[in-house]
Amino acid sequence: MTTVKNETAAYIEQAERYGAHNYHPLPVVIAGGEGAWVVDVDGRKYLDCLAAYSAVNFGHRHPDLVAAAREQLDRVTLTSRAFHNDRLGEFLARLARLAGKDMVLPMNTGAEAVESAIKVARAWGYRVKGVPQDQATIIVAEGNFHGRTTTIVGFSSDPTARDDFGPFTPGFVSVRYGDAEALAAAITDQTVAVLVEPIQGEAGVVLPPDGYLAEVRRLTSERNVLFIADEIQSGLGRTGATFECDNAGVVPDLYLLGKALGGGIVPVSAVVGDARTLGVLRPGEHGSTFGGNPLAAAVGLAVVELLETGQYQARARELGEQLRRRLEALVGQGVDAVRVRGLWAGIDIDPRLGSGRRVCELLAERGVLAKDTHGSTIRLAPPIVVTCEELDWAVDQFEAVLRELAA
Ligand code: IF1
Repeated sequence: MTTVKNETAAYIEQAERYGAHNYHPLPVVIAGGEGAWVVDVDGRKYLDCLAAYSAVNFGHRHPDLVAAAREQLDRVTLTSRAFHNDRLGEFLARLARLAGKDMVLPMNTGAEAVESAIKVARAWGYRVKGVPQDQATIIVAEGNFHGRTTTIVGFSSDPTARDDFGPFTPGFVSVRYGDAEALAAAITDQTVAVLVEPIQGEAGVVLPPDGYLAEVRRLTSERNVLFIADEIQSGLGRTGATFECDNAGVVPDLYLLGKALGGGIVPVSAVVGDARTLGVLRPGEHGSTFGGNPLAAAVGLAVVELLETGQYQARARELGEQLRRRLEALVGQGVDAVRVRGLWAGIDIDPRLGSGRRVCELLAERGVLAKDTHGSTIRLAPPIVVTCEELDWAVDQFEAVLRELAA
């Protein structure tokens, strides 16, 4: 019988004393992780159904990814882009091939990939499309989440993300997500790009109407506008395909990737596109200290190699169907609605039962980690290495929490 220590409180107290309060974490202090499981400082185990917002798609400390990192740690980790390094080229070539594109801009965080794409789209607008200087506009979707920089939150529709952070960057137009007619009406001669999440993650795993992404592709092609797909959360196996755009049968001009591209080990993001767009960048116009570093490239290549097998995409499809069946059976039993694509679910809980936060607190007490999005909506996104038995067990705990709240 392991003695249950209670070091959790001490760790939380120290973090709250010295850390800025920009988060309100659940009272769980994680000390270890393997596969779909994590363990806290007091030895309690949890099934991780958040996977660091899909940055841990391949499980905690995937052996192939850790091995790639370990080997590179013993060689060289950071060179800057003032020189070449012997890992970057192969990573870029294999990532471009995975995406069916011919060029990659390597960055670190998702927000950096989004910001980079905004700069590329504007430069393409002025240098290729011929939009007059400083008049480029980019169309975004209401309910979007693309990161936390000042420019990005400036086009957020969430007051919590933008209040008191102004003034904001001009040149963005918001339209209703999923509304192709609104999009068509919003495109002007100054529009250089449409930036959308193929599925809106933070909004609550919101799936667009069937055919919407194909309409975005048709309209942007017709009007000589770039289609930029933010696949930072939806991409890299999560939705049962390499990209969610694959499920929709569309190919955007630019894929934005991040999170799982770093294997849950190092921050790796990228803008992936064709030379006709990414080729507009000239030497010295854009960059970052860490972008394309050899450690990131080594891990990123190992991630691409996992995805080249197609096994994780197939697994997310199969397990996702199991998850969908279990969750759809709960509609009307304390659940108002579920949205599932691959191994990614948004669950709207009957608000009368409680908040999403409360449900997540009770799930944590039962050994399942999840995160609410807004109100009484929670998302489930376990690592794709989760087993079907573990998935069933997690939904069993969710059902028990619903019964507990309804009692
Ligand atoms: C937080 C949310 C998720 C993203 C998409 C770009 C980025 C993200 C579609 C930026 C990042 C993270 C940010 C993290 C929590 C998480 C999140 F709750 F904030 F909204 F996943 F839904 N595009 N999402 O989801 O990537 O710069 O973070 O690497 O800020 O708390 P990043």
